[in-house]
Amino acid sequence: MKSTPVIKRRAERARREFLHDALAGLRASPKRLPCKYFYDKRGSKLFDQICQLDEYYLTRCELAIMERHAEEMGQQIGRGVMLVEYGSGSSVKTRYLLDGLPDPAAYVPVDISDEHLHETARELQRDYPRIEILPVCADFTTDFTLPVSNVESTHAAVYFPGSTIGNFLPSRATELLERITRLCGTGGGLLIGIDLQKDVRTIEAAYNDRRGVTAQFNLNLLRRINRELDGNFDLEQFAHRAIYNARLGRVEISLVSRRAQVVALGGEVFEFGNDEPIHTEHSHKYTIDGFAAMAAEAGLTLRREWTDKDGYFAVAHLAIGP
Ligand code: AVI
Repeated sequence: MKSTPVIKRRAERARREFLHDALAGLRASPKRLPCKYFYDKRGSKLFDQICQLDEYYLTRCELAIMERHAEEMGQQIGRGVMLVEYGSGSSVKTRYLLDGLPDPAAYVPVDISDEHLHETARELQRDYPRIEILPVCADFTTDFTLPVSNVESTHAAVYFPGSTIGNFLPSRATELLERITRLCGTGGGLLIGIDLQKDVRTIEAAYNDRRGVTAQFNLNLLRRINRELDGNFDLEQFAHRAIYNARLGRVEISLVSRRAQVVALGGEVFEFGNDEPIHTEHSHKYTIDGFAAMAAEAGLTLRREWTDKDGYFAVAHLAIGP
């Protein structure tokens, strides 16, 4: 892609923000780095590989649910909807849902990555000529406005697959659900994928795969800091760790220093003790009731949920209002 002054300025702003967040996280105690920085080009590729791993049941279960129940979900969401997906809409799950919706007014994929968003929007428009596809380049954790469609919609509903909500702390997840409530308004809804609580072994295996793809995905954060921010992390000296905290219902993911060491970044020096972790991600696992209670705080009422045969994963439909 041609690097215009606008693109250059945007990239420089993103770099400064990344540096600011990385320094703030490394100064904190315990140390942490935000998981949103996992997803550069290499990180996104590694995540795609994670989704295909035997141990990573989430994608497989959600896909099976969508394949089986998309039509019921479509009926539940109702006619004339403006469907707003959080994510680019590049997954097979989106297509199952679009196939299941009765007379949708429009489909609005929302993604922060401009290039990926427009590419998938073009492909979807080609395959679904009767649905108006209106991509919006935005960060869905901030406020944005819905586009105006040619066909008037009866209501708006957000589709948020993948249990990505699980990567937000409960307070942040509630904030995000509140944003959805405000965005869609009365009569609107939410169809969301959530990973359910289950035995520790199954959960921990999903985040500690035999091939070490998740470890590479996690370590990619340090690689990215080295490349983009001129850090000097020695990747060999940090180990991936993912442990399920059953009390808090979440996998706690970190990079652990293999020895006492010093790392330089942005003119600062950070000391690490032997076995000291940098926290990188939480992945919350829910009960249906627990999720419904959190959503109720944000003004959403659970209407119906679908699960896979093992009860590992759920796709839930919630309505805005009581
Ligand atoms: C994107 N998100 C739902 C994934 C998860 O399962 O929490 C991210 C991930 N981290 C390690 N493996 C997958």
